[in-house]
Amino acid sequence: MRIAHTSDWHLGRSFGEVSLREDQARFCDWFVEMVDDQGCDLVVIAGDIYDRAVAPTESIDLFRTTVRRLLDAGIRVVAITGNHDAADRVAAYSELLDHSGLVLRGGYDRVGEVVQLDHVDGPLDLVLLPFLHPQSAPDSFGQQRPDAADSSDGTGDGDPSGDTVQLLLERRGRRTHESVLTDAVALARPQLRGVRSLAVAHAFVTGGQESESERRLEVGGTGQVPGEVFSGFSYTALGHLHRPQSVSVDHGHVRYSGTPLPYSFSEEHPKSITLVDLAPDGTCEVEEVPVPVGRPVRRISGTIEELLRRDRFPEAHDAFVQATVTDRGVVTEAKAQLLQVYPFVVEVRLAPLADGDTPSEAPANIRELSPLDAVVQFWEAVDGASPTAEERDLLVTVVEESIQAVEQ
Ligand SMILES: [Mn+2]
Repeated sequence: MRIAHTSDWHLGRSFGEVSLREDQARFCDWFVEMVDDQGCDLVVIAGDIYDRAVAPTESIDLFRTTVRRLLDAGIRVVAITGNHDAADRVAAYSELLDHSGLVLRGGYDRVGEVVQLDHVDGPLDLVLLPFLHPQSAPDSFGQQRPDAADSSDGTGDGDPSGDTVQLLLERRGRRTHESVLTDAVALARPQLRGVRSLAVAHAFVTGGQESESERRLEVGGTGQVPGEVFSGFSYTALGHLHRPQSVSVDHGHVRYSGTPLPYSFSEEHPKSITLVDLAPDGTCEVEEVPVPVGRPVRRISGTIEELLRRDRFPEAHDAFVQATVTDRGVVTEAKAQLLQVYPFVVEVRLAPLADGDTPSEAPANIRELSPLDAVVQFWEAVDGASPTAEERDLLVTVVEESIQAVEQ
C-alpha cells in the first residue's frame, strides 16, 4: 500500500504582504498529478489544512476541488485538523464524508475510534489524532479520573456540588497536550486489530526541529509530547513542524512531512512530500519527493551597493527575500531600491553592526550615565560608529533643550 504523507498546507496564508494563493493552487495541481503518477492508494494530510480558523472561501474551494480530484482518481484521503484549523467547522460533516472516501476528523468527538481501511493486500488500522486543545477536553475525557469526582455527584439534580466542580477544575488544569494525546491513543489501542497500523497526529514530538512559523501549542510551554506515545504503530504521519524530518522512536516509524511551501525565512531547506510504502506486515519504506513549485526563501546581507549588484545573489532574484542592509550611513528608500533587483523582497532590516561589531553592554544602572553619555552610547549601538563632531553638537543641543523642558 502506497501512501502520500503531507501536512501543514496552511491554505490562505500569505508571505509578508504577498498572497500565496497561486503558489498553493499550483502545488495542489502538481500534488494531484504526482500521487496519481506514483500509484498512491492513500493521501494523508496531517493537520493545518487552513491557515486560519475562518478560512477564506477561495481556500475552502481549493481544498474541496483538490480532494475531489483525488477521490475521482480512486485515491482515498485521510485528513485531520491542526492547531490553525477550527475543528468544529472543518470536520462538521465528517460523518457524511466517510461515505465519499474522505476520512476527516477534528476535535474530541470521535477520538479513540479505529477506522479500518480495506485494501487489496490487507487491512489498515487507522488512528486519527487531530490537534486536541487540552483545555477543551470533555470533563469525562481521559483515564486520570479521580474516583471521588465521578461518584460523589449522585443526587441527580444536575447541579454538581462544590467539591465536584473543584475536582473537575483541577483535572482540567492538569491536562497538557501530552496527557490528552496519551489518553487518546490509549482509548484507541485496544481496538487495533490488524498488524498494519497508521497513526496520524498534529503534535510537537520531542526531538523535532522547529522553524519560525509554527504557532506554539501551549501557552507558557512548548506542548511537546514524547515520541513513545506513538510506539507500536507501523507508521506515524505527523504534522505541525514545518521541516521534513524523522523522529527517532524505538518501535515504529515516526515522521514529519513538513509543509509543501516555505512559510518563513527559516525554511531555506527543500520542501517535499513523503511517500510511504507500507507492507502488509507493517514494515515501511520511506521516500521524499521534492516539491517543484513555489517560491524559495533567501536571507541576504550586505551593503546596499553589494545587494544591488545583480550578480551577487542570483539565487535570490526569484525568491522571497529578507535583506539585511549593513551600511553604517543612512540608506534611504532601501526597499524601493532592492525591489528593482529582488521583486519579492518582503523584509528589509537595517543592521549597521552586521560586520562584526557588537553593541556595548548596557550599563547596570542607566542613572549612572549623564543624559548626553546615554544618548551617545545609544547612537553608537544603533549606528555602529560614534557621532561626528557636527552630529555631536546637534545631540548636545537637543539634550540640553530636553533637560530644560523637563525642569520647567
Ligand atoms: Mn502548521
